[in-house]
Amino acid sequence: MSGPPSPLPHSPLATPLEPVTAPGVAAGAPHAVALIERARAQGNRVALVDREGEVTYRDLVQLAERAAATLLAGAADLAEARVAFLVPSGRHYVITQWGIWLAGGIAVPLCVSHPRPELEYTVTDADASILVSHPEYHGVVSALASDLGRRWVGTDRLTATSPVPLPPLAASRRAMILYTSGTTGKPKGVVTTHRTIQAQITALIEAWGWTEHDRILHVLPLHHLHGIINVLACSLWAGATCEMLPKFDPAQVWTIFGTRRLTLFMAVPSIYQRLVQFWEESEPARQAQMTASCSALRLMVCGSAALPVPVLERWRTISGHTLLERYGMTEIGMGLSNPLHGERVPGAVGAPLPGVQVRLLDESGREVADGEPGQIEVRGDAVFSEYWRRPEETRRAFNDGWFQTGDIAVRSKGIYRILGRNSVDIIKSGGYKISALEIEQTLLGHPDIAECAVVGVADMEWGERVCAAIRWRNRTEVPLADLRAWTKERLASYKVPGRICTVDDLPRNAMGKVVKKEVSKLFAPAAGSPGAEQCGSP
Ligand code: MLC
Ligand code: AMP
Repeated sequence: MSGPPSPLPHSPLATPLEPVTAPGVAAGAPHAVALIERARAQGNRVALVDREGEVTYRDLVQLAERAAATLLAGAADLAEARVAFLVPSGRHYVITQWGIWLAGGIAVPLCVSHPRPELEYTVTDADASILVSHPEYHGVVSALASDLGRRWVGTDRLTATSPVPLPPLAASRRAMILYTSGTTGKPKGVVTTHRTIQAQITALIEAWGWTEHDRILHVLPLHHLHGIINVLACSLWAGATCEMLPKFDPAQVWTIFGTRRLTLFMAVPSIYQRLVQFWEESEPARQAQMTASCSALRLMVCGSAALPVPVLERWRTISGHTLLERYGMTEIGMGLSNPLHGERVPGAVGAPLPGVQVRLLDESGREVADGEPGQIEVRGDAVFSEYWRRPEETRRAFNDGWFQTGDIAVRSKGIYRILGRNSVDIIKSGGYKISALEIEQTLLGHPDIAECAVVGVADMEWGERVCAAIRWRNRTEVPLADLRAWTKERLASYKVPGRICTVDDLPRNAMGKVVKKEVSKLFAPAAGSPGAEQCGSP
């Protein structure tokens, strides 16, 4: 461990949004990525704890500068070249991300559990010219780089180059592309600049009272906003310590709650649900220990999907914490949050965060009165700038400068409640946003599938579960396990249907359009009915 907490002043918004951009900034000299500049000032404090042990802020910055030198390979500036990286949770992830930023590139994180077709789609859509992988993923990434004719660098060689002068960066430079599912099939790249990322971070630093004394446990995937910004970047911005687990494991999380002095924990509802389940299956003495271990934490946050009130209540009984539920989206960062101090309303997501403007509009485009449902629209520095190379979709996503989230909410006394989404084709499972259309398009590539319709069905564990109604070609039914195996070769495992239902015809309206509400009914718990019996569970 490093010494006692540094006396650094931590005014959350101390760094101005527009950083200084001196030309020809040398390695080691002040640089324009505010997050990295703040890290530099933290010196020997512990930034991360991972499988390899502790790493200080000083080491992180120095290693990132060497990574930048390797990525630059003699060039002066990556000039927003996309660098896709497949690196597990831990120091190498941060070194790679920061190295890309310092070299002037755009970071495109890849998902460690994605099969090759998903990785290939992201790399080609982002048009990444450099691929970086951790040795655990060298096989798939080096093959991809070779097949696509891209440069490939391993994290084992990334920090082997001596520092070089780094390019000046403006806050308006693009910094990251995160892929998110939409209503149009394949995922779209959400582009954020350094300024956007900084605004997303500082809103949370202020709202949730982050300081350098915080210590957070990181269990989330690092190809999505929640894990990247809310947990990792906020922790590093604050000068706190982030303990990174490569994968969520309830037993390990409970052990860490009991053995480390954590102050913060953030996760999706399915993770809290799993922690509840583990607690409930434990012996009474162990339960008492687990409950006691939560008292050291100052805040537990939940989001990315609706937190069921019974889970909030059960968690309160078990841990003594009222989860702080908040609402966000890849395109906007965090928008609404229950308060750090003051009443947290079960089933509600609170009020707009600092710097975030929120309004609710009805279908005719008029702002709704309190108590009436409307679509959430958001404006502010934390909102993304564009969908990567999709100008038309970007244009359609905004309404006079306000981003249209597609989420429906109601406001009462300044407090918002999320009611649902305006599209049945978006599924939220375990906090992942999933496109029903993307799954349908993939399933239609199966030789035995003639027609299909994918829906999200309410589920206690996952929030929603991916379910598919299928009309088989020539009545050749494929067992669920085989279909799942086939689909997993093509799509992320969390997109693979958990249940399927054989139909003779898909329910359609007079126009011939599939009626998804009727499809969902095929999976309703009214098991025992002849239709439902045909549906398989894993
Ligand atoms: C895993 N599985 C899922 C799933 N995750 N099934 C449905 N939905 C999911 N989300 C399946 C796998 O396919 C596998 O099936 C089995 O569960 C076990 O896989 P696993 O990898 O061991 O699961 P586990 O690690 O336990 O994952 C569960 C989880 C994970 C909850 C930890 O889903 C997760 O990390 N979710 C967080 C997603 C996230 O960060 N979203 C934020 C988006 S940003 P099989 O058949 O192989 O056994 C955002 C903005 C905001 O939303 O507001 O934050
Ligand atoms: P993503 O596109 O993966 O960033 O997911 C963003 C979506 O997650 C939002 O548009 C909401 O639909 C959903 N979401 C996030 N937080 C919450 C919450 N607290 N309650 C309900 N839905 C949420």
